[in-house]
Amino acid sequence: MKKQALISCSDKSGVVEFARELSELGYHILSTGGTAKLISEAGIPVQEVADYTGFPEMLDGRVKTLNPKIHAGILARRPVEEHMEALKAHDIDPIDIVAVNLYPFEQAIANPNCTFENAIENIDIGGPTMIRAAAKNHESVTVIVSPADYRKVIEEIKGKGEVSAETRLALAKKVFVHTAHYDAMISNYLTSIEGNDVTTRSKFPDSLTRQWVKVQDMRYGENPHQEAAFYRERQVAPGLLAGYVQHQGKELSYNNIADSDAAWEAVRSFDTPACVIIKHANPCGAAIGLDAAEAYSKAFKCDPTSAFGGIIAFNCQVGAEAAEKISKQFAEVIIAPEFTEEALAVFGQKKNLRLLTVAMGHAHNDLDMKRVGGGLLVQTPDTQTVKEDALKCVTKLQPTSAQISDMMFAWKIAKFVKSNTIVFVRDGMTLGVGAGQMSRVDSARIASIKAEEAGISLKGSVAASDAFFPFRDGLDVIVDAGATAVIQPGGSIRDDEVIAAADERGITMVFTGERHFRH
Ligand code: 93A
Repeated sequence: MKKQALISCSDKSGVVEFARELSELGYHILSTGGTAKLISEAGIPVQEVADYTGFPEMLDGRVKTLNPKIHAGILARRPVEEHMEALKAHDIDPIDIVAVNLYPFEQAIANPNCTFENAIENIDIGGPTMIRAAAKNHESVTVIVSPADYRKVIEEIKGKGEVSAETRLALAKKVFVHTAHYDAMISNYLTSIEGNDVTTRSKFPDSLTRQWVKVQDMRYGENPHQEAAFYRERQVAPGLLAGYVQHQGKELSYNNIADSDAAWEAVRSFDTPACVIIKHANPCGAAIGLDAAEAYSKAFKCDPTSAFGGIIAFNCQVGAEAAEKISKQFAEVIIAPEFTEEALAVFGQKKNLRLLTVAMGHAHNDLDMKRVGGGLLVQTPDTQTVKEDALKCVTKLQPTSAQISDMMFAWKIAKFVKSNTIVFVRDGMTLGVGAGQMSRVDSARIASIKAEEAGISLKGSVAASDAFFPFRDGLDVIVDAGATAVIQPGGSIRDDEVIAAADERGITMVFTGERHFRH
């Protein structure tokens, strides 16, 4: 019997090539409307699901693959004879590979013009059903939700004639991370709107009733004399807890989770490969690079002393080269959307190292909460980041395009540093981070001292300040240290004094018009 692959993808990148390879490897391909059309136009033999099930796509595409011929084909356990006989009795062929990605719900609601009806139509029903079924039956079925995994599957089939049990399980895990995140986006959206009008959002109800589900008891809290447990919210779960998968290492501690969250939130704010190293909730090194390896090397250089025992997060695939480099330092947790098999093997040598994969996503908690004595402070999360074209140059000297890129990078990182914050940056990497001081001048001093200690020159660097300079003294410290460009919110009653100081010192300075206190 020919092996069967079912392909139904909204994100059609790489799908034709994947279908071609499967077809050449002897697979019969089943596919849905749009995907089938694309595959068939490329001259690859493909059978429409509708043709196979005998049911047309109906209800405007709401029912395409929801059919026992599909779901029994996916769910049948191959080693169980009764299952295979049941398939035969109903003229159903087993399905061996399921490659599906879902209606782009998150992208749809990100569009400010998205109507309620449009959001609802973007809730995928058939897709999650297929991938959950395939993941449940990973004993017999390979399930792929990310085009990035096509290659690996093809290579394994070419090499060993089949996909290994290990890979099938790894791919199945990805499914539940994916569907948990997907459902969280939907519930997040629905609970945040009132009626059917997406423009009136009731963010702060009269009373807050939320349910929290215990994930684990912990050995201790922030300190060994404190008891602790970890809960996730029943309703909404974007971000780190959208469902991380821990591949190895000891159980996550209280501080591990707090710092992992800080690391993940910071690193996922970048669109290009980035690395953020967190120590005690603050970045002690952050960089962008061509890939994980380069970003890590740059980030580590900033403050190797503090990076010891840090939490290291990436927003891109981590391969062997990055893994080898990271292995030279002691780290508590490594986080990435994906590790290659080679990287997993490298990290596998360090049994205690905690390794997490987290699905990328752009959604945030709907509300930030902080306990205070007898109460709760609630605010919308700080999801704002200034756009480059909104920067306002206030000095005679204009920034160069390299300075603008570095200032944008510094600004993004400053947002994730405890106030008062001063961050020095050059060439897409932090050079010195001054965090959590009661005076901005002290943060500036500390940032420059740290750079000096790491043997880094601040000459020609840019500096970011999370809030305005109340006096010129902080700016003077930054310029004395070597910075030639400064990014800050502006808005002080002494802005004129600070701008005059920048002009006097011959540097360029831009205002963002937004500040990022973080306490
Ligand atoms: O509308 S659905 O929830 N009902 C279904 O039965 C169904 N089957 C597949 N959405 C369904 N899909 C989704 O269609 C897949 O998850 C995929 O995102 C998309 C592919 O459609 P097409 O091949 O027509 O572009």
